[in-house]
Amino acid sequence: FLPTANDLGVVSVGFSGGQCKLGVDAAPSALIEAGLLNQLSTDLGFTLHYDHTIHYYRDILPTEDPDHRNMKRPIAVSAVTQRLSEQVYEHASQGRCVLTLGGDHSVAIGSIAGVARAVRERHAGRELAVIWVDAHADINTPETSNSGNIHGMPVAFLTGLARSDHPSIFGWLQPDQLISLKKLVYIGLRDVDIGEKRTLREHGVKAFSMHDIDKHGIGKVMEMALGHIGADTPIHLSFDVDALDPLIAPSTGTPVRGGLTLREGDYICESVHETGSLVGLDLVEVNPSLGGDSVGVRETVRAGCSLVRCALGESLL
Ligand code: B3U
Ligand code: MN
Ligand code: MN
Repeated sequence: FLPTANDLGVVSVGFSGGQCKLGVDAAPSALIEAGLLNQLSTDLGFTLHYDHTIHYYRDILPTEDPDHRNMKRPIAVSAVTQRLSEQVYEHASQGRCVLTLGGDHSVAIGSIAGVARAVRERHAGRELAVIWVDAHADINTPETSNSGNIHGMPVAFLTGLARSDHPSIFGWLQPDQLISLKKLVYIGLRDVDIGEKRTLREHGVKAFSMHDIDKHGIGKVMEMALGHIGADTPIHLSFDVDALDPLIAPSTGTPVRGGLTLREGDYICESVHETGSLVGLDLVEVNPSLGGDSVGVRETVRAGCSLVRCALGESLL
């Protein structure tokens, strides 16, 4: 299943509808202006497959989008993630590792659905593993969510815990686009809702909280995380920048104190790179209009660029 080493698909998603704060749609342009894509091609030697477009999907956004089963902007998030799943699938089905620049974390519904389908098709039903690095578990169902924000629900839709037969509200998600709760690993959790904790416990989901990282160190945690997934398993890394401590990455919608250091974040990405099994990567929730002064914004964007480069092999000597 190994992706072609030098080819990278890139999709820029300027979408903020999975939550209520404006500005997260400006992340792709901020990351690219900071030089991310140049670094990937010039310094890391990737051949980029990129349409040089930041997708805002204005043509498919509904004019009216009332709450549905407690979900906010369900039709917009569903339409955008469906379209994104096709874009990502297009890259992944040609054997490219795919980088998705969000956007809020709801976009992972599209990126992971696209990668999961391509992995199954290319490799005789093989299942995609997902490493979800986040302060939050994002596994609320519409029913357990207090906020109604869909960026708190992507894992529930991707694992089939949340379902819908409404075609324009995630009814498009097919079984071959879903992932298994057994091949899901969390890292960095520290703000998990009560209903989410129950779900994690009931299904025995592998999760390493900040407590576990303090206890074992990030080296051991990555060893255990990758051990759980097993060798020769394609991996999608979905990195929410709010997993990092707000002192290093303040420009994000829901900062939670007590997070990962920059080195711990980079180490996670480096360890995943070392497996040689990375097939998909999301960087989400960078919000350049939050986080106080321009220094905070610059630091957050720099940290985001560093995470992506580490996941794609920058640290190899
Ligand atoms: N669990 C809460 C808060 C939250 C989730 N993801 C983020 N915040 N970034 C919710 O809204 O579901
Ligand atoms: Mn998240
Ligand atoms: Mn988060």
